[in-house]
Amino acid sequence: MTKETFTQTQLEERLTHLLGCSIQKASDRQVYDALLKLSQSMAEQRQSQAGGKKLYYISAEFLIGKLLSNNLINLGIYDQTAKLLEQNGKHMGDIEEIENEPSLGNGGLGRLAACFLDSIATLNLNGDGVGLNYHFGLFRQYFEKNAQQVRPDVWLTDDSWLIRSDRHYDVTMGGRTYTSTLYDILVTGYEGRTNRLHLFDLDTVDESLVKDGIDFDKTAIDKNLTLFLYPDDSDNDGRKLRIYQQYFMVSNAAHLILDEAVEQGCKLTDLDEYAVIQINDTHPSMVIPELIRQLMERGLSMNDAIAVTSKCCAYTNHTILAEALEKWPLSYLEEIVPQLCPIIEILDDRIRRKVDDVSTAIIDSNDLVHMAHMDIHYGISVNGVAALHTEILKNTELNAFYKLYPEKFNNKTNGITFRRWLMSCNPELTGYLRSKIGDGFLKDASLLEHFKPLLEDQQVLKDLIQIKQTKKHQFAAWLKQKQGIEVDPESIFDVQSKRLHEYKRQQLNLLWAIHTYLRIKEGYRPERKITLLFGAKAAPAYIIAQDIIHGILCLQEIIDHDPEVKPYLQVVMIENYNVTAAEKLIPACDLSEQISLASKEASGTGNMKFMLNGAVTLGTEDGANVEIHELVGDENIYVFGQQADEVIRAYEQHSYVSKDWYDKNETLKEAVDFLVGEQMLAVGDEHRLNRLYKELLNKDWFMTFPDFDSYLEARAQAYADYEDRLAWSKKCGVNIAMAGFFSSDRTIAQYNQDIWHLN
Ligand code: 26V
Repeated sequence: MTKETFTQTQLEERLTHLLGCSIQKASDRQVYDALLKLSQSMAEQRQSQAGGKKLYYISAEFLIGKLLSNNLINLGIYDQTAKLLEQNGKHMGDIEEIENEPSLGNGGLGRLAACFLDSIATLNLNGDGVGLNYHFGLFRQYFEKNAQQVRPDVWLTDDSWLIRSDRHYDVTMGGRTYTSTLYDILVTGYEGRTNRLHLFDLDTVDESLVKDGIDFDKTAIDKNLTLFLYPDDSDNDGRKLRIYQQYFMVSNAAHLILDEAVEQGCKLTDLDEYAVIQINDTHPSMVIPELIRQLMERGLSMNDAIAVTSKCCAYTNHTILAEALEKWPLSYLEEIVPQLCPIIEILDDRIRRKVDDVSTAIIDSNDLVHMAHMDIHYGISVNGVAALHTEILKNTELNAFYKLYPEKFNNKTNGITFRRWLMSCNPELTGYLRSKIGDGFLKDASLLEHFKPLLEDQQVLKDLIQIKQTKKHQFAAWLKQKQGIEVDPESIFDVQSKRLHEYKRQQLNLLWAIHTYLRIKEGYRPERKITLLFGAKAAPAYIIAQDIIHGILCLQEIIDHDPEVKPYLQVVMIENYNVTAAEKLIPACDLSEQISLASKEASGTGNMKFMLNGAVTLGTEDGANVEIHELVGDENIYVFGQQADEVIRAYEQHSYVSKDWYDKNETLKEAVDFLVGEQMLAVGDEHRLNRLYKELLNKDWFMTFPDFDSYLEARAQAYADYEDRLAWSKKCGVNIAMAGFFSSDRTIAQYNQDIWHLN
């Protein structure tokens, strides 16, 4: 593995050569293309030929985001390139704009997979990602009539990072055989090796199948298989398409794994010495029966195939929400992948003979196949993604399995790559930290703690305020240009950005905003203007989530037209929140809203990105918030709401009645009633607003009402504390200094040490 480094002149020569003209004369697009080619050729040289055991991280999602800047950073030529461009009248920001963002994921799970690939390569580990090449990423969101509208997200262009390979496999499903094509994206490590993200596709996929919005014929598998990430599964055709996608992904993965192992000289009964498979949530779970099937095709007995597969596979659980734990009807599998059914039945039968507790069966009495159950019985490891989440899995959700296999359960608290979420999105803060504590933390994030003692110096606190102001101004300019909305960088930026889901409780934040609006109308004047920023996409079939967006947009309009309130409160829903928007928004945030119902957010990773960029968390004791709290201490976080065990008990006892809370809390009642009051109805849709109102009043499944008062109190305290600017800056500094634990390099080192055992 040779690592190229350039002098400034050599870099200019290489670029000019690729361009065929001077940098000055080239267009931004030409410069982008040349930089893409340059980084690909540099990355190729960093591929390692060394063999040994290899990790396959199989995931239906890889939310990689734009790659250019990240790759330039990892290849060590970002600063040099930016300087060279400036000297030639070009700006890195403009070049970055050219690239389409590959949004091949929904949210945390997909972004985690992308961070992990970065860290695997950075730690010089032999590990590739395996997934699907969706032609359209997660839908593009825009707002019309105060409602979310969607259109396809076109990201594929001739100058994308995909490299078409000559690897093809035959995959039989639904009675037909399809031939796959493999595309690769090179994954650069920071001063590390280059690995690959393998994305499988079908040549026959036809983008013109998409007609109205994002609707398409879900039955034409040869044309639609990899059209969309996560096709709407609210109907049977949608659910079957998901099975087609999943099987296509894992069948190709199994072929690839076995071919590569055999190339290395592997005897198939020793496959576990050559390959380890991390199953990212249950979407890739069919890899277990498929690997067994392919091993038998290659001559192994069923016993041997099951034995060796069980030594290769490890499963990560990312949610305790029952509706998100996949269970496929056996009849669907019989229709689409009949070749797997006898194997799944044998796997189930073996467990039934061994284990009395039928709740752990793979095929239940309704003939539903529980994908997670298969993973747990036939894998080496089961991990949760934050300490609290893993405890809940062990003690509650997966307790029956924990009793059977305590040794398989382990925690791997999630992490984020600092290359993207600090160095790339916040060069100002990165530069400052380097000037104060040196470069060591870039390779070993735990060294960030060296920043903590410096927070005794008032100048450092002032500098941090200055950096935050810079990022707020940059964000304000970006938002103005993208969405035409002006925000005041002198106001507090209070941010909740993440997928829209009731358990994440954007509706609780909306109730706070209504409450605050009403107080301002009564004459209360906040000390400083508050800018409440939301970023969230709602699954098109998730009706209540759409209604919550509608509620937020209606309030935004009401406040925008109210000169009495506007100087004190502004609500902004950012359109099409994606990785690119997150990179602008997160460094600009003052207060980070992490307000899921305790026990429901497995980990969260946005919380870590905000913390690293010097925002203070306002959160429940949920997911990784618990660990943030432990690290920064009571002084540097605002915690409110019920505890996870109380919530779990309330669910078990069916004791929560939302109406009771509404009846006894005037302040809450007033905010909830506002949803269907005159003002909202004047700008909104009666049907949608009524539905949201009734949902809260009669159900409120994620218990916003009991946490309402403590939320108001904690938020008021945070705003009051913000006014002591230096004391607040110290809180921000402590958050930055203690964020090292959340580097995905740490997470990956732990996966490797406890599960993968790569060299
Ligand atoms: C999916 C679905 C789909 C059907 C409707 C309800 C529902 C609810 C939740 C989910 C999430 C599926 C798994 C997932 O994305 N989990 C996220 O994984 C992140 C990375 O580990 C973690 O930080 C987030 O807390 C967790 O929600």
